[in-house]
Amino acid sequence: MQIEKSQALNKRAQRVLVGGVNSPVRSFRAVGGEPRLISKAKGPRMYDVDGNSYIDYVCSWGALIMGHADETVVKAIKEYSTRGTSYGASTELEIELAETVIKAFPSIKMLRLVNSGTEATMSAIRLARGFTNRSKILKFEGCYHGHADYFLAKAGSGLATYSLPNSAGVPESIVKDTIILPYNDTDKLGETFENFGEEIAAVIVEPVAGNMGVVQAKTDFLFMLRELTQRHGSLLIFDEVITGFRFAYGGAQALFGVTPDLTCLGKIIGGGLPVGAYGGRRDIMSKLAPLGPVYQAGTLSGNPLCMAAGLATLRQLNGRLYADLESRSKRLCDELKRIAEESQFPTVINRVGSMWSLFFTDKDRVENYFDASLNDRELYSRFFWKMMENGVYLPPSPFEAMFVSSAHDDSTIDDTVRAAESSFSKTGNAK
Ligand code: HOZ
Repeated sequence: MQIEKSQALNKRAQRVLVGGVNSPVRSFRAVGGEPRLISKAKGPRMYDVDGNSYIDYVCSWGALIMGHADETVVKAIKEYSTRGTSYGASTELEIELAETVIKAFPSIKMLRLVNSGTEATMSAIRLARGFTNRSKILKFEGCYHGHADYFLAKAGSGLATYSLPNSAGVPESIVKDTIILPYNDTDKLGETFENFGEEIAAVIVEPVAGNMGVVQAKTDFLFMLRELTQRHGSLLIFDEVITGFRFAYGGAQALFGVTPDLTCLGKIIGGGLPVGAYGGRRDIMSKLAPLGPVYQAGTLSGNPLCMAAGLATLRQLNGRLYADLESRSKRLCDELKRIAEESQFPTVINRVGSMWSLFFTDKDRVENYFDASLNDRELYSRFFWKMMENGVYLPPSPFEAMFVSSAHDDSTIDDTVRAAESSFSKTGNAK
C-alpha cells in the first residue's frame, strides 16, 4: 500500500496542528502508525491522498447515515450556497428542521439549534441548572457528552482512548458538582438519589452509549432513571447526539419507551455539516433567552447550509431504510462473530441497529465502562491495521462506535466480510 503522500502531509501537519490533528482520536496514536489523509469519499468508501480506497465504518463518527456525498444532500448544499452561507438572522429552514425534529420526537416541544453536540449538552446542563436552581449533575462512566469542563471525568471517547481519567485544566471546583456512577448500575443509582436526590439538577445519559464502544442501557436502568428523576424533581437529559435518527426516527427514546425532559441531538440532523440541538418540555425550554433568564447564543446557530444538509438527510429516512440498515448491520455483525470464533478470538460484538462495536475480550458481555476497558487494545490495533490493509477503515480507537450507512449495500458488506476473514487469519494469536 502506497502511503507516501499521507506521510508527507502528516509531517507538514505536525508542524502546524497539535499532534497533526484537530481532534485527538484522529491521530491514530491509540492504534500506532500514521493516519491516512483523506482526499474524497463517496457512498460507503473513502479515498486517501495516495489513492487507496477504504470501506468506511466511521462515517464521520455517525453523522453520515446516508453515506458520503449523498446526491440529495450535496444538491441541497450546492443549491442553497448560491443564496448566501450565513446571515446572522433567521430563516425558514430553521423552522422546518425544528418542525421535523419535533414531529419525530414527541418529548421535544421546543428546540434550540446550535453548532455541535458539545454545545448542545453543555447548554442543556445550564438550562437544567437554571430551571431547577440546583447545581449537581449526574453522569455515567464511559459516557461522553462532549468536552465541557464538568463532563471531563471518567468520560469515554478520546479520554478513554488515551486512558485519561480526567482532563488537565479543569479546576476541582468545577467537577465537584459532577457525580459519576457506573453505567447500568441500578443499586448505586438508588443509593445516590437517596443521598443527594434533592440536590441533583439533572442526570445526563447516552441511552445507547457510543463512546466506550457500543453499550446499551438496560431497560430497567432507564426506567429507574426516569422514575427517580421525576420523584426528586431532577431533569432527565438523553444525549442522543449519536443515537438520534440512527436506528429509529424517534431515536433511542422511541425504542425504549422512556421519555426524557430534554434531548440533545447532533450528527445526523446536520447531514455531515456542523450542527447540534437541544430541546424538550415547553416549560423548561421557555427558561431560555429571549423568553427566560438562561443565556445561550451563537453566530452560526441554525446556519442555512447545515439546515439544508440536515433536512435533505432527514427527508430520506423512513421505515424501509431503517429495516435495510438493521438487516445489513445484523448480517455484518453475525458474520464477524462467526469469523472471530472460527479464528479463536474471544470477542463480544455489541450492536444496536446500525451502530456496533467489536471488543476483544474473554467476558460474555460488555455492559459498562469497566467491561469495555478490558478490551484487548493491542489485539484491536493489530486487527485494525489488517483491516486497513484489506481496505476497511475502522475507528482508530477501541472505544469508538462503528456505523453502517444506507450506502453500505450488500456487496459492500460482502467485501467487508472477506476483508475480515483475511484480517483475522493474519492478526496472529489471540494471546
Ligand atoms: N469524539 C468524537 C467521536 N466520539 C471524535 C471526533 C473526531 O475525532 O473527529
